[in-house]
Amino acid sequence: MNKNKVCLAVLAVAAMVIFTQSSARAADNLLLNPGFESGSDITADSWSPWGGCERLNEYKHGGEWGLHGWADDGTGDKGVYQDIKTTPGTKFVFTGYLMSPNESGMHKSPITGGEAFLEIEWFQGDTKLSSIKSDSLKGASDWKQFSISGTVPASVDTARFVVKVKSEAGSSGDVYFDDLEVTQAK
Ligand SMILES: [Ca+2]
Repeated sequence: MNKNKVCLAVLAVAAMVIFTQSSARAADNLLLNPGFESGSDITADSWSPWGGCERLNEYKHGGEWGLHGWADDGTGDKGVYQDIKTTPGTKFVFTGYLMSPNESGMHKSPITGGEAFLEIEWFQGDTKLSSIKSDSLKGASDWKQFSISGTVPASVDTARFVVKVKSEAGSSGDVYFDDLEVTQAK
């Protein structure tokens, strides 16, 4: 092999290593559409919403879109979730950014009363066996990272990764979620 061919071979191997590393890094996040960039208007792809949670391009931690939830004068909650099939003993780390604007007007009010957080719900089939939650966002806040980790309990076959706003009587205000990530600890 002449010198040029050796150089090309070295470059090819280096390119493969870089490609493999970046692929592995991208694959580390087990969530689909983690930054809500993919979707149609207020509906984010790959997420199951309930209670009216919507995709908005108003406040975002990254990209152009975030997820908007709000507290209301009630006892219900709202959010979105994504399910991942799993087996007992697997350890997950779930992180994400939450904020509540310190302005006024539609979609812009700080959350008062109520709370927002990340949650992992452990399911066996359609039955929820237990859940764990992160610290809560309460009141106006800049973007702040929240985190929760847990090991899949016995009998669980599905982990449900949830972002949730919980309301209480008299609560109000807006919360945004963005750049969520689920990784499997080795
Ligand atoms: Ca985003």
